[in-house]
Amino acid sequence: MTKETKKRDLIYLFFLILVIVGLPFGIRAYDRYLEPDALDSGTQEFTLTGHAQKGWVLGEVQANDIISLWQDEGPAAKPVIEVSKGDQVMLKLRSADVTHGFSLKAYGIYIAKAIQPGKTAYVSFKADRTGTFIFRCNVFCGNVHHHMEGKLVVKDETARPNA
Ligand SMILES: [Cu+2]
Repeated sequence: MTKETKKRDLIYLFFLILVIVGLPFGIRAYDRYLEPDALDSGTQEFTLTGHAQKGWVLGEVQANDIISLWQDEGPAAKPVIEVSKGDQVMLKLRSADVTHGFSLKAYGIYIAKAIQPGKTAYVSFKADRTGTFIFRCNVFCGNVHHHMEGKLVVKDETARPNA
């Protein structure tokens, strides 16, 4: 082994250690980057969990909930999310099983294949249009896929007749 190759091996080793040591930090930094931390108090937060047999379930689904969800027959009631016009809305989208997607056409929101088990996809928007809007899953995920939808109701609280 020449001196040159030894030196090169050391450099490779150095980079290898750098990658192994640095990776967890990088992942954590990336997670922090994905999770919008500084939410102002006016933000309305909702968690929607996609479930291949139930559709969208409002709230966090824990491991033991999944078992009881599987035991029930048929899809769950479609969730309804109610906010006021002007609200900042934050949706945390999770999956209890397979990869799902999310679309809220009225607000131009499309997320494809980003909702995977163990991950959270964040959607943030200002509810500046009043009305009732349908959101759905846009990734074919099983036999209730077409049922996998819910409603976003944006109410105009300020629209009261002036006396
Ligand atoms: Cu789905």
